[in-house]
Amino acid sequence: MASLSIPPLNSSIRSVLFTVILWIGLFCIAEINAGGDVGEFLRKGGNNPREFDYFVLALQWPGTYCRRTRHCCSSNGCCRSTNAPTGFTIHGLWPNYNDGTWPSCCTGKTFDAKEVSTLLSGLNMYWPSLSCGSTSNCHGGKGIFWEHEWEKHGTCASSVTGEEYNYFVTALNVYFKYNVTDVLREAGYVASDSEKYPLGGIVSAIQNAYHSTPELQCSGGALQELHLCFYKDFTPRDCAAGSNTTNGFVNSKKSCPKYISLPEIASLKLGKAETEVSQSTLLSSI
Ligand code: U2P
Repeated sequence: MASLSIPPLNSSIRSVLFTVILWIGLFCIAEINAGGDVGEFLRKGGNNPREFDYFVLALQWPGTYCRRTRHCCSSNGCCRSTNAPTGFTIHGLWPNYNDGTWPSCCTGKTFDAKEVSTLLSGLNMYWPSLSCGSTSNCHGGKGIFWEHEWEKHGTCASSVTGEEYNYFVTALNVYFKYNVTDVLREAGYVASDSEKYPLGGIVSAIQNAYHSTPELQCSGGALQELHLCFYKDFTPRDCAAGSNTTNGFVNSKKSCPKYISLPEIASLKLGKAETEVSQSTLLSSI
């Protein structure tokens, strides 16, 4: 039988090949660290992303979000006449990497509303959607807020939080245990449409309570998001988002002024006409 013999590569071809392979390797490492699109793909590793480093409990201040609400729908927590949110609500429980990036859409699992049916009253109350729009899921479609958060973030936390039901239970438990609304209230920082509070005072109140530094995000001078960070055993740690920041307060100063407001939540008094418009829109869409 004839055998195919491959001639040995001469040394200059070998060195060109070596350089090309080296550059591809360096590009991949740079992309993974930079969090670019190719990096996102590489990080996910085809549904096998690397293990995350810590958790972010992302909280939203409804008084700030709800200022944007112009029309109501039944799914928008801003529009409730009863059971309106009275403090921070949950945005999500996010597994993150120490360099400030995060994995997303880690498994092909899809959100199943039946899994959380026994949690609905708690989720509606403490983890409401604050908009009418639907959000993206991990399968190229649209869905409810909880679907987005579970598929994007929850599927990446399963090594610690387990599957869908346990992810939501864990998030609710952490939210109840670390009650930032209470901590701020005890320090005198309460919802108000007239007061402005020192950013440093708000950060200090949380540092004193939990011995860790949160990250704050503002919109129009009002607190919009507050992130508490946790080790994987849910003991508090500093939020060290971003490779070029040393602690969350640096980030907070970037997006918040020195004095910030905590807009009233109950002050969302949508005009009757606006509510009626949305109700008729809702009915006609059924
Ligand atoms: O900050 C804008 C959006 O980016 C996502 N985010 C941000 C910080 C972080 O540590 N992790 C993270 O996922 C959030 O996207 P969402 O969950 O809303 O789709 C955040 O809203």
